[in-house]
Amino acid sequence: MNEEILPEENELPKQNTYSEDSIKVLEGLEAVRLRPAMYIGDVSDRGLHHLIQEVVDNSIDEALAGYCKNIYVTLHADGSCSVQDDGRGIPTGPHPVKMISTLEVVLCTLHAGGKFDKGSYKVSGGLHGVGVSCVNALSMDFTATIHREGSIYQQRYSKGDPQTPVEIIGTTEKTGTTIRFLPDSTIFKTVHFRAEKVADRLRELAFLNPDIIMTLEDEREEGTKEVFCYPGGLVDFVRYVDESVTSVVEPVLISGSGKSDSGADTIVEICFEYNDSYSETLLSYVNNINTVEGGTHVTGFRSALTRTVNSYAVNNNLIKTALSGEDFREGLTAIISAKVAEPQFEGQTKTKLGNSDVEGVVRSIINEQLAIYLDSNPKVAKKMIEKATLAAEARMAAKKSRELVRRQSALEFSSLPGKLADCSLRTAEDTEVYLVEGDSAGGSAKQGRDRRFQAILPLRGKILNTHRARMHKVLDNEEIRTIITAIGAGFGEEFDADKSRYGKIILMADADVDGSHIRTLLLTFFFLHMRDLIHQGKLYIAQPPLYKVKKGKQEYYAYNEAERDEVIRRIRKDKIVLDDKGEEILEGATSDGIIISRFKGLGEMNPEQLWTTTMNPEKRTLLQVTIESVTEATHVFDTLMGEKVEPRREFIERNAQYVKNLDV
Ligand code: 0RA
Repeated sequence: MNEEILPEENELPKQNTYSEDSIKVLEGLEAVRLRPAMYIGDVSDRGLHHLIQEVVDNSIDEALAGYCKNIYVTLHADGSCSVQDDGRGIPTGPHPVKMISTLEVVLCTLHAGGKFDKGSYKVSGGLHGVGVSCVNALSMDFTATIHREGSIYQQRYSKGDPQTPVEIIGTTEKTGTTIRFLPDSTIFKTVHFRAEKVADRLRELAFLNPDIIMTLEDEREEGTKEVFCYPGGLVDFVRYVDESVTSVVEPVLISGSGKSDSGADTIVEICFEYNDSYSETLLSYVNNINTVEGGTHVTGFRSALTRTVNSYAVNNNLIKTALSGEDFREGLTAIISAKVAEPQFEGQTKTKLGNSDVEGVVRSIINEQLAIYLDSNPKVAKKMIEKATLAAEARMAAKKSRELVRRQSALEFSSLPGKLADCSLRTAEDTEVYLVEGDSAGGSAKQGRDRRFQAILPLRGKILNTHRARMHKVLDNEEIRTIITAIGAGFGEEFDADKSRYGKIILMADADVDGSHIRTLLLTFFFLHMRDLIHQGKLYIAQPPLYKVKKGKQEYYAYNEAERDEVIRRIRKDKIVLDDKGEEILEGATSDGIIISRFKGLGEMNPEQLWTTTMNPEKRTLLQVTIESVTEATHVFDTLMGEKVEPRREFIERNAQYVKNLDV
């Protein structure tokens, strides 16, 4: 809420020339400009990209209704974005009630879309579902161009305020809608669209809607164009997610539908496979919205999978006693896509499906369809059961290690790891724990911290790569056990992020190759085993400075090269010293007594320096770890931490151009 920006009063549209109806309409959009965060979540990078999503969702709905096949998104050089579709086009004729063009009503009224379409499984009604009018309200320039009934119609807006009437600007044989908008830079903290983020969402939508062809063109800088179209749908999606791991059981596709309480059909499509990793990747969607927190469709799938495979295995004498749900999840990658007529979204981030009847619908589809599948594919069935049996054996072995951890955390204070220097405050919200690479940096951090609310846990050496380890191996690892006990939120099935003993968990490692390796290992662990801590915004990365600039008794710290050069310029009062190659002198003593040193590692800083630069909440910068797309994050971790070497090499080569400050 504190991210809202109140526009100056004179920016608000003041119009006297409109009918009563239009004034009401404008008041609606004024509200959006006054409290943008209430409508699109926030005004950061996230909210900005939400604008594109809002427009694309409308086109997807048009496609789901069966009228549109192509959606073309362009990021223009002037900073605007356009979304073009070949649907029916927004109606342009006079609105039966409001007496103005229906197009104008749609562009100026919150939630207008829903009134027209009775199609039940709409994306656009989903998460925020505020419609294209919201995008209009938050755009400096906004142009809608409609191809419909032989004519091209166009209307322009600024900040939700019409600049032209709906005009006919030409003739056409095509139909479709193009929305082009330039986000308002006085509202958004950033107005830079990130092509990669847009691509991630379009790719996801293309997997979920195999009949749609989506294109993203970036006209800025080099100019790139990418087409997303996956005729294989969820099977292609599973293969994409598991690209960097080896599959053990090939994708199984199951679909069906059933009557929901609302009377409409709930449609379910599920695809899953098993790979040779030990973790579970489950992605779920309702009406194309990623249900990050899961919900009834996920619960239904899980219980039916366990039940159906168990009863097949027992009936065919493949096992004696039933295996547990956990055993069927090891190495499982599953994607669930449900279409629900009146979805109820619950949970902290409103991404958990609440409709209780959906659970039963999903369960009976899986029970029925999977049983048929297993009966006709005995080889696949056998492999699934072998995989689960191995997992069960490992689970027994893990029990011992797990009990060790459980005992430790049960005893609480007395059993906190010896290495942990705890803080004195006991309220989780106000406290933080630093996971520090190396004993020497750990020592400095212990001395430099504010012991009331800062705890320090030094980590010795490399932690285990949890991506390639079974649960009991994970728990056998000393460093990981210490982390689990220190955080105190449990592990595995019992993990509960709400129980974290600290409000912030801060990873602090050197800014070199070893440091980033350790950071990646820790991130892998948190992503796989304590993901809710990330969803709740509790995981952070400390940012130690890279340079110290010293003149006489004055010391300055700089976190990157640009900042360092700025500091030098400031103390030299704009006298820049160049070396014989014409470059600025950056390291060592300069002619005017400025000493520039590069911090090689945290260990080089004394406790006071560490406090001032990296730990003092008043001065430090922390990077909050967030997951923008679970699909993409899974993919990156699989690639970086998995067993296949070739995808990793390709990933690093592809991304090397973005990596700066590589300290090799
Ligand atoms: C209202 C009614 C109809 C279509 C649309 C809106 C529509 C909205 C958007 C937004 C982006 N692309 C869109 N395409 C269509 C139904 C029109 C009819 O009955 O002909």
